[in-house]
Amino acid sequence: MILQQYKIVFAGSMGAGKTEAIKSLSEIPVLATEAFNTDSQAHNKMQTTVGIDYGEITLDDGAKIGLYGTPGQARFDFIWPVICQGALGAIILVDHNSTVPLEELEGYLDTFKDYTKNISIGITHVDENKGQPISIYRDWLIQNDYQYPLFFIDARKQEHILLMVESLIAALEVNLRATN
Ligand SMILES: Nc1nc2c(ncn2[C@@H]2O[C@H](COP(=O)(O)OP(=O)(O)O)[C@@H](O)[C@H]2O)c(=O)[nH]1
Ligand SMILES: [Mg+2]
Repeated sequence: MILQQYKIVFAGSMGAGKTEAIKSLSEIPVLATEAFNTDSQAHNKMQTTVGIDYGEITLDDGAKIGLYGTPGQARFDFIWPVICQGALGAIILVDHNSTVPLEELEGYLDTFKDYTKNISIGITHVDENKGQPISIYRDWLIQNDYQYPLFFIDARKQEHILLMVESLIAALEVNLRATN
């Protein structure tokens, strides 16, 4: 299961919708796998295991893709490079209800852009927070000269998540063609 050839990683803070997104899309019941901390030097006090959501989807062309949800807490950040190794890309989910959504976006982007070039951003819980303008994200991306695709989604809606996954794969194909 953990050896799925293709994988996409879902990142984001607690409550952003990672588990829900993977559940929306997965053809198999979503599993919480256990990852053990092997970096005892950096984390020798951490005896606990961390849960990683795992689901699977088969694309129209038959390619099976593993969907991985990474724990949001920064204290588990040692797991991110491991999960991202060989990933097709990462989907960063940001909860629009957060009091500091741009800081969260910046934090996850800073971390994940070291692991993969193919990143899409999904802003969730937009339906719950109509007070805060959604233009802040586009403005922030432009200010920072970032070109990442930006989506406003509901993680409970399969078609929203599928669109993000398909766009991530399309971007990968464009990049592959550009370099070949
Ligand atoms: N209203 C609303 N609820 C959402 C949205 N996305 C996720 N949720 C809900 O928010 C809660 C937290 O989502 P979850 O996937 O557990 O977050 P995780 O901590 O990132 O795995 C769940 O009850 C989801 O159904 C959204 O866009 N709108
Ligand atoms: Mg979760």
